[in-house]
Amino acid sequence: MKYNNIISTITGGINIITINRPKQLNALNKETISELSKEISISNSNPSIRCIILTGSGDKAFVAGADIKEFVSFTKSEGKKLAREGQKLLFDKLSNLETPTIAAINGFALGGGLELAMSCHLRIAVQHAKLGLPEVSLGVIPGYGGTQRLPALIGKGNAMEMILTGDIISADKALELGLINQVVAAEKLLEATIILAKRLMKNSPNSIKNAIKAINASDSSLKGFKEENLQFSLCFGTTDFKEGVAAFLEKRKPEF
Ligand code: DAK
Repeated sequence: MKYNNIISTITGGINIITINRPKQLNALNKETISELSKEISISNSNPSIRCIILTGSGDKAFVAGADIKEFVSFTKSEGKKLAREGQKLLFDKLSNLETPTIAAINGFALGGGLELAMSCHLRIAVQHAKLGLPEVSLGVIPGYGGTQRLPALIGKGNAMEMILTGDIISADKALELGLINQVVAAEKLLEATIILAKRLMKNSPNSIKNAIKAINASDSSLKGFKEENLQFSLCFGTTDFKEGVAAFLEKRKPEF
């Protein structure tokens, strides 16, 4: 299938999907979310594909977040609807996918970008990767499952610190916290990700699918995701939201 924002390369039973908007640091706009959703569904229904790798083009960013320029004018109800749709189309779909998924984090994984990586089953990052959920600095909160998936991975205290400070952390710190599974040298990222993929692919696809379901059953309740969606939507249209987004667009620090 031909896409505008992603590239799919299938090799040895692995679909390597590259988000390809390097000038915008691979920020997720609506079209990219929709293309990723389509390609992931196609892969999942193809039994010869035994693993999906998600990565970003270039060496600067995996994904620098949801496309801020696109959501700047959203109202509360649009924000709520779009977050709910995005969750269903991409983030929840990935997290509950039967085919195992690995995020190969080649640079910045911020906001929606880190939420995308956390929706994958495993994560490998390059040494220079930077990870964070800086949404509160924009006057919003993580809206694609970050408030639920981050505490599940690194514990509530660490997640509180990362989300409330909006701090961006190094790959080594992310490894220490359990946010990622491996750190590798930049030139080894693809090779190391394929080695990890092959370690999964030698096992029973049926058991992998059942294990993913069982592990995910312990995830935070649906109530948490619903509350995130509500609190996220309440940020839209506020003075803080307008200031946060304006500051980003004007390349200055926000004043709350
Ligand atoms: N969205 C749109 N454009 C982005 C972007 C983003 N998230 N991140 C970077 N870019 C663009 C920049 O605007 C710039 O474009 P031009 O000015 O050249 O046109 C280009 O990419 C290069 O970026 P910089 O010039 O800023 O590059 P630097 O090396 O100076 O800085 C950086 C790199 C990653 C530190 C910086 O770009 C940055 O701080 N980016 C934003 C990071 C961030 O705050 N990400 C979190 C976004 S909040 C929603 C659902 C979920 C969400 C929102 C809505 N709905 C359903 C409504 C989630 C929100 C987020 O993800």
